[in-house]
Amino acid sequence: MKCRVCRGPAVIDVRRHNAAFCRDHFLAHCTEQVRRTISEHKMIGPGERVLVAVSGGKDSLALWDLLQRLEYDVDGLYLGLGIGDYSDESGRYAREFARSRNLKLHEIDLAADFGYTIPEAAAATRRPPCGACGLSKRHLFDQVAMERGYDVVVTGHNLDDEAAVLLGNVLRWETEYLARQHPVLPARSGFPRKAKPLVRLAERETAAYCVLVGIDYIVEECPMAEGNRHLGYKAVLNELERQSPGTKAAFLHGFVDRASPRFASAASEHSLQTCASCGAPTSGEICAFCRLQSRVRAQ
Ligand code: Q46
Ligand code: ZN
Ligand code: ZN
Repeated sequence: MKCRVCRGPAVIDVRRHNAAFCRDHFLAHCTEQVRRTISEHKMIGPGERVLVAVSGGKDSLALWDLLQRLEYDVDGLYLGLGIGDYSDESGRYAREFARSRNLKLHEIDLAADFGYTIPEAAAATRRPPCGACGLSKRHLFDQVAMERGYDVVVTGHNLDDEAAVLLGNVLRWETEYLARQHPVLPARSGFPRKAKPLVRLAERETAAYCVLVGIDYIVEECPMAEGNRHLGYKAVLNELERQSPGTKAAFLHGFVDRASPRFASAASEHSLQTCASCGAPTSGEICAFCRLQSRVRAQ
């Protein structure tokens, strides 16, 4: 196996690109994929301030590293979810990454700052934990970005994540979700722009990137992900990818380029007002985040 660029010994093959790379050219390849994604979807403008949602896992740390390599002005935000040892350990990786590179990491702890943990929220709502978790993350990333003057929030969703979400949305014809599934969502009143610069990199590649750069990350998956439908979708897509490399990328990028505009009319345009409790934009009187908090408190 030889590097496509320099013909030296390769350390990784990327079957969907029909290519193998040595360490340095693999890192350059990943950087180029991210640079292209950002430029193609106009994710980050010159001089803009970027906030990366950091979980301590491979994707978010690789993303933070890649954005630095591309010389963006980027700080991190870590959210303590209160998911036992998993949260303690993932926080340590996020802090250590920031400390070792002298980067700025904001931190919010759900239990200390808002009085609940994700397991408590899941119990109070009697719904799968990922619902309350996703809602809390979206709300707090938006809030921190708006309060502290960031132009864009970026997340480490990779090709595998996005293809699995797309498959789930297609299987149920969730047209409203399909209308919003895009690598970049523009800012609107009270919300920052949101972008996913890793959609061209597969999970295996962000893991390899971290190993080759020497980034330590939490390897365990969140223990609450069990039973999450997306794990099944990922397994199905992996099997398709094994039989026919490039399927995942064709599925996702084909959707973004050719199919997603057809769902635009399904996006519901709620008129937004201000949450009476926290001031965030919301379609009701009280936003979903504040309603979640009061439900957990009422337990
Ligand atoms: S952290 Fe939260 Fe994920 Fe854990 S509870 Fe679900 S959404 S699986 S990315
Ligand atoms: Zn090379
Ligand atoms: Zn609110």
